[in-house]
Amino acid sequence: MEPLSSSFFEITMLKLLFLSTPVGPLASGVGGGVELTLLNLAQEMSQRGHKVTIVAPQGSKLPDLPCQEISGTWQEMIQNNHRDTPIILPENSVLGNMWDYARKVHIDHDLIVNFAFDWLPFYLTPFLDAPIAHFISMGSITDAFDEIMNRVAINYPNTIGVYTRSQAETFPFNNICRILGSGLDLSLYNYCDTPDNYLAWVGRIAPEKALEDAIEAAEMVNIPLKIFGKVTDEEYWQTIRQNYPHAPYQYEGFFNTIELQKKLGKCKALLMTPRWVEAFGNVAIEALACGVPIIAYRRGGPAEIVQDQRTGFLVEPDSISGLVDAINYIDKIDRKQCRRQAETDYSLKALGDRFESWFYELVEQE
Ligand code: HBI
Repeated sequence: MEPLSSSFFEITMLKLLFLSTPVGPLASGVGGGVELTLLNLAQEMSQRGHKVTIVAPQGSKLPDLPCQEISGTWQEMIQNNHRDTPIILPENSVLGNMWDYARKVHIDHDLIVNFAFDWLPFYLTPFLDAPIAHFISMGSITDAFDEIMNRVAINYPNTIGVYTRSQAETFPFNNICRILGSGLDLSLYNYCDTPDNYLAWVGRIAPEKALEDAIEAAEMVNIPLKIFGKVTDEEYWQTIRQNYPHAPYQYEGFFNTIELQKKLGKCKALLMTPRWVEAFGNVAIEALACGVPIIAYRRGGPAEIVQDQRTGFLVEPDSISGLVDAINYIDKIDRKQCRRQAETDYSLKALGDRFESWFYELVEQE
């Protein structure tokens, strides 16, 4: 194919097929940050005149976007796996069914965009005629999965996208993936200048997110902690409740963007305490958009997002006393700087520009 001119880029409408994460329905919270990334991107691409169809598990709730809902058994969360766990697919797999659908319709699309952090879509890459962009939303978990991603990275250059450099560095193919960051529809988030006396913690409630560290820090400074997010590991949550009977925390629940930003904006700081290399941390930029500074361990995505001492504090990983010191200094942060950083670095337009040029390159590459 002849190289396409930039004017061609401006006028070419792409037909995009987005395949969602198979761990649960979209907008349920089970899929964590990647749900938000997919929806934001779908909205932005449609706004730019591209035609986006989303393929997602049955029960997904999407405002104004065409969605093909697919039945079947949800995929197990891969973060519960060990390095040597083999590839697992359940009977009547929703992931398998989603790719069955993709196989039937892929000829009518310019590009398939995979958001599942699972082996099957990588394995199927050579079997389909449409180009596939794989956006991966986590750091390395298992050897068997790394192996197939590595093969795709080598045989299909430029087809693997990640959020951050730290995430990429967990993979053997780290120097050949596309770093795409994240972004938000900032118009949905209101800046709040005057917080109440609360701290916030937002995320899926599961061991790799180490909520207990935030609870311990809140207990030590005696400032109530509001916890937002879906409980995806019930046993872990019950253990926390038993271990911290007197800590000043309140479980608020899982909220949509509009509701979350109302409550999050009123908090003094967001605590981010992941034990693992967090690939990005969409909740960090949601907090910034509301003017809420972040206190995070200096590892993974949050360490690339937070401007230390300007829009929050980066503390020694796994150090509760580090969190406590930072909480005691939080009033030194100018909340306006936080909102400003969101506007400069994490707008939906900036995100759309990065993904759109990646998509065009992949379509042209064919
Ligand atoms: N596990 N098997 C599997 N597949 C996914 O797509 C997946 C996951 N666990 C978590 C996850 N996606 C998302 O929560 C990411 O945002 C981290």
